Amino acid sequence: MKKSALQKARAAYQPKLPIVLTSAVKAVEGNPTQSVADQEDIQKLFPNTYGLPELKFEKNPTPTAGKPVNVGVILSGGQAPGGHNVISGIFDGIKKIHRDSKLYGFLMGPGGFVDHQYVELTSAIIDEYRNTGGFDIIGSGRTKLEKQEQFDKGLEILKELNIKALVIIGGDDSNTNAAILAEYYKSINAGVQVIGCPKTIDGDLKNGLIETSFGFDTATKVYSEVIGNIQRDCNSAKKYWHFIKLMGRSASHIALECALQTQPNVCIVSEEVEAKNMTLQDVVDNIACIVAKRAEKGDNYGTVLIPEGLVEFIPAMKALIAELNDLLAHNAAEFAATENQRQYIIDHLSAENAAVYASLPEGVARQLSLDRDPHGNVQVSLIETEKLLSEMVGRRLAEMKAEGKFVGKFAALHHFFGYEGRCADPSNFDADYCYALGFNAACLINAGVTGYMSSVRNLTKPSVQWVAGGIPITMMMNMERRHGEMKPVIQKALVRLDDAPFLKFASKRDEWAVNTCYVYPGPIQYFGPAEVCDQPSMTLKYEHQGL
Ligand code: FBP
Repeated sequence: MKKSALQKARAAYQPKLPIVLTSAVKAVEGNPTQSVADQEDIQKLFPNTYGLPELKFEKNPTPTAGKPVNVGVILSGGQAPGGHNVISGIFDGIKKIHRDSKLYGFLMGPGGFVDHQYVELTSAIIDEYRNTGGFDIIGSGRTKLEKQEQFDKGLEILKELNIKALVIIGGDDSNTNAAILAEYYKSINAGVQVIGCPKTIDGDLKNGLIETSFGFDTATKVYSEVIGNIQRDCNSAKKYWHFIKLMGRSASHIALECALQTQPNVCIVSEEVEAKNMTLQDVVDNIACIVAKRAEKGDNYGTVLIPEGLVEFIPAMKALIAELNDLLAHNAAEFAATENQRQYIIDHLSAENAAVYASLPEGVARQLSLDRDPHGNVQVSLIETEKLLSEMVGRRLAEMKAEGKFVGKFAALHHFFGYEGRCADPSNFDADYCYALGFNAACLINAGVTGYMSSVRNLTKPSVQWVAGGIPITMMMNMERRHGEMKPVIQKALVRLDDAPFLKFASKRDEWAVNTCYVYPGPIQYFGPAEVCDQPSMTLKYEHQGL
């Protein structure tokens, strides 16, 4: 396969491990843990894996010789930069335990595990993928691992290949499945450990002990580069308002991080919209007001960042989506066979939600009724919120013009950044973090534990000072309504309005709105001085260091 010059140079990059993982380790137990909420329910559902202690690795002065171990790995859900480094970290970690250890990759996500599609990952394969973006080494998929027959079918291939541990690299939903699988295998004494790794560009899989999910750093750097480029264009031509939707599902972490990096004129934070009980019209009025203020100075241009999950946070829309989720989950076949689906929905919703649904533009209404993903989530990346907002802002500005409150011109352009950043070559931060997560997962396997998530912390310090260990997955869980039923799930970490990243943004946004304070971050740098190449995200920095 032909390689670019950068690919060749990156292949030689040696990710830096936390110093503790460079020697033999022992797992030191912390206090027993509790789930973040609904403790009684979660304990009942996870009798064998609930309440386990946190683990921290320390140097082991008296290591014993390791035995060969066969391990399986699954990439689950959306791509995130650094997945290949997690796999190469696991590979190197189990080879360090014993050189006869083997790593098997299940193909195209959890589906490959159930259908027994796999490949043995040899050093020749692994070496081709070190420090590269993408998940193409084994592929990924969104099959939900939730049924006992899937677990049993998967166990057949684990037994056949003598696999003693399975590493699931995924987001909140996939790690929820990892916890359910760990519990099930423990309950039947299957002799298989299950370990999770925190992946998702969305940045919403984090808590006190998982500081960030991998991929967030690289993806936001890629989006910030392009937003910066758009801002330079916009500041040069001075004739367009750019409405830029950013991936991230429900949480606004990606939009907020990009705002901190690029200082746009507007960035909407869904969590704030919900907290302030704002309507869609309130959001539109705020943007229109900023457009008008800039127009007074002759600045008929600007940038607006929009988190893709916004519509889910507007209280009226949230209520509509919740009822729609239940309606579609319980009447899937009838709905699929119905010709006039819009009318079907209106006829079956409560009066209040039916009125909101009926008021939506045709396209947005259709996008809301599309298939949920296998985890029951609305596919927010398919909803064209950027167009919805710019159309409504345009209408509002026309009214304001008639009232003499808007003197400028308004021409909007639309962008959606998501897929552009999910498979970028991992930044040095993600390359190191992912490799450490994988290597650390191998240490958790060696420690004989199950139902844990690989945890590497202290991430704003140089990577050699990072702290490695494991967090019981049940600790992150609560009960939520999914597909019309209450289910145990890992609690999503949304943007906290009392935390430093948001407070920093909130303290600056009025200035950024009216003045032109754009920052142009430029492309990710892999080689050069540490202040250019090795910076963690601003979200992480503010979370750790405060304002
Ligand atoms: P994960 O939660 O699986 O990491 O997915 C991240 C994501 O990129 C979201 O930001 C986005 O809404 C979704 O995947 C898009 O899904 P798909 O890849 O199926 O189009």
